[in-house]
Amino acid sequence: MSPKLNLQTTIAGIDFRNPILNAAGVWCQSTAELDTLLTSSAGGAVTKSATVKSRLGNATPRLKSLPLGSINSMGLPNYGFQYYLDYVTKQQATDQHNLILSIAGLSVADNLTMLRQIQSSDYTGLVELNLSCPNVAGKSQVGYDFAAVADLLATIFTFFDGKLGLKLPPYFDLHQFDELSAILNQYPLAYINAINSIGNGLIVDPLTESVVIKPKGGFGGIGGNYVKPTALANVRAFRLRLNPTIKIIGTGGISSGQDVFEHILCGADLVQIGTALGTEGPAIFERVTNELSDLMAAKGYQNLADFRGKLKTL
Ligand code: RRO
Repeated sequence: MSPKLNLQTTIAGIDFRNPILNAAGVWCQSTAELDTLLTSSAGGAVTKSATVKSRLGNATPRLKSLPLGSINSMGLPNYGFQYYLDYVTKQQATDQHNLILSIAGLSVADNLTMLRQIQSSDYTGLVELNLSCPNVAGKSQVGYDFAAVADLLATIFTFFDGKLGLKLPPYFDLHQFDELSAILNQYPLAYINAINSIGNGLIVDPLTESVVIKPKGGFGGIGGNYVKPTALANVRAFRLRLNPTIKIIGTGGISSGQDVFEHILCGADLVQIGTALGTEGPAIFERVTNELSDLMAAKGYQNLADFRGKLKTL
C-alpha cells in the first residue's frame, strides 16, 4: 500500500483501520473463527447473530454455494448471547474495539432482554440489531413491518444509550426508503447495515429436479453476485435520505476491491463480505484490501472520504 493511502474509517467513534469486515453469520460463530478474523487483514469483525439461548439452527443441507452466489437457511445456529457478549467484552478489555456484537432475538421481548443486558454490562462497543433474518420458520422479517420497527425503536431508546446499528432486509420500492428513513431519522442510531440476504429465494437443480437446501422446502436467503445491484441501490437510497450522523455499512455482492469501491461511492462507511468470505476464507481480506488500495492509487484518491457518497448521476 502506498504510504499516502489511508483506508481508515469511523463509526460512532470506533475506528477501523480499513473498511472491510465479515458479514454476520460468516466465519464468526466460534471465538476461534473470530480470533482468525481479528488476526487477518480484515478491518474488524462482527459476531454471529445471537439469540438469548444457543441454537443448533435448521436441518442440513442448509447452505449451498452457487456460481453467482449462495443460498442459505442456517436458522441462527449460535452459542447464545452470553458467549458473544463475553467475547467482545474481553476484546474490549485488551483495547480491541473494532468489533460489532450482533443480536437477533426471536421476539421483541428477547431483543429487549439482550439490549438491557448490554446496557448494564461493561461493553460499550457497537451493537447490531438484526431485524432481517429470513430463515426462522414461522417468524417474519421485522424490517418489513415499519410500525413494528417504529414501536421497537421507541422502546429501545427509553433505556439504551449505546452505539446501536440495525441490519436491514433489502427494500425494492422507493416509497419504502422514504417511509423507513423518516422513522430511523428520529433516533440516535449509529448506523444501518444494508442489506441482509434477499429472503426466500429458491434455487432449483434441473438435474435432480430438486431444491438445493432442505429447510422451508428449499426457500432461503440469496447472497453474492445475485444481490449486488440491490445492495448498492439500498446503500445509495438510504444515504440520500438518512441523517448524516447515521452511518451505513454496505453488505451484498462484495468479492473484489472494485465492489468495495462501488459500495463506498454509493455512500457506505464500512462494508462486509459474506458469500465470498465463505468460499475464499479470511485470506480474501488481504486480496480485497490490496485491490481497493490499487484502485484508489490509480484514481489518485488518498482517503475513503475522497469518493464516499460521490456517485455521479447523469
Ligand atoms: O442464520 C441465518 O439463517 C441467517 C441470518 Br440470522 C441472517 O440474518 N441472514 C441470513 O441470510 N441467514
